[in-house]
Amino acid sequence: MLIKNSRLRRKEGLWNISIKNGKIHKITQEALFDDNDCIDAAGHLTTAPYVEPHIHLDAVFTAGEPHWNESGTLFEGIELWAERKKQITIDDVKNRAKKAIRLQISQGIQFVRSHVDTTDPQLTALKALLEVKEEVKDIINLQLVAFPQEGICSYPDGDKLLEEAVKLGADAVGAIPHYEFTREYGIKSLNKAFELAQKYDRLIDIHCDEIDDPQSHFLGTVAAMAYKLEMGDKVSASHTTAMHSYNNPYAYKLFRLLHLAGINIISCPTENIHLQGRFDTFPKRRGITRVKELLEAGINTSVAQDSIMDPWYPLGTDNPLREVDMCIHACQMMGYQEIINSFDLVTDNAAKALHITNDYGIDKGKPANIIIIDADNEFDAIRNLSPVLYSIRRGKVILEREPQKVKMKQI
Ligand code: 17E
Ligand code: FE2
Repeated sequence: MLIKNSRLRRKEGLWNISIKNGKIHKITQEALFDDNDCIDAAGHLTTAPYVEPHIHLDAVFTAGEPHWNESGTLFEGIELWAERKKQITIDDVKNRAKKAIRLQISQGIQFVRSHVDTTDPQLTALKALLEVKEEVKDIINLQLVAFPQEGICSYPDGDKLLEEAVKLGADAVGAIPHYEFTREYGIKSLNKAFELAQKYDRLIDIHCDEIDDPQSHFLGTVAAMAYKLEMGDKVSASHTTAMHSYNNPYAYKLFRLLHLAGINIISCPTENIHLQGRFDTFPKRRGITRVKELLEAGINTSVAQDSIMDPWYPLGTDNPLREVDMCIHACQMMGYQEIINSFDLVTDNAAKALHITNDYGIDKGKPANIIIIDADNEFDAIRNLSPVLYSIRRGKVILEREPQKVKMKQI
């Protein structure tokens, strides 16, 4: 297969990419010919696929069941989900998750990390998503995080269920320290998560400090543990919204540790702008972590959708550029180069968080996983929320879209 006339990130001019045996064989400006299997990118931006580093596939499309989250708080979301999850079945989870995955494919996503609630004595959602993972593996890489939504120490047998989930095949271990009954439980829960990750050689992704409490300091503990165990590149902290409310000297000190530890931060802009600040009057905090400053401090940061129509968030189409858009507005990352670089938030930086960089990127020898976007460059793509025209997976087209045609009176 040949993709000709591609515009590549950080490169001038038009490029041709030849693909052999599902891998990128050559990237060149010389003319190449393949009459049978050739896509003309026609000068459109051609990149590695989008990465969705944080979504809850077990809860997608359950908004309104049993009723809508009217307060808009994380806490009402968790209560509603506790009700809804009593009714989940394997088929219920699989059908909804696959609907979300179809949406993700249509957006040009090929790599996904999903959290799966393990505070369920039957672990139904996890069993269902392990099946989905296997069924969709040719079109999407799905990582599963064993996520104890109602706590490791605060939920009955939370620790045992978490370990069981890891044994069943979860790729990463989670925790939710800010939601545990006490600070002490929070620390204990982090110890448990790290212990399991080490015992079973898994990644770590902690729902960390998703609260507006400036005293919620679990991120420092996560980073210190990762540093001590030298596993920073395998560790992510998601949400970290309390950081928005930390005082600057504390944040400054924390950044040094985050950098030393080399952990990843995953922000969920639309979700947390919606969920946070709900106990404020005015001024209302934005409740989004300090993405701009984290990036400036050299800390790997990415952005994610988190929810699609679930008890926490009523909207969501998993368009990665919408998350970028919301992030660069809320975090004031609107310098020209900052806008261009923000494309990394849903591509390279997210791939790093998922620990998949060896197989990710438009480079000779890597798997031919490629998207062609209806835009000339990153700036245009972000400004227009441009759709993906092609998604190519190991050299095979898995998505093809005709650009929209509009007839309009000329002026
Ligand atoms: N669970 C949680 O603790 N936080 C969230 N933002 C979602 C689920 C979506
Ligand atoms: Fe989340």
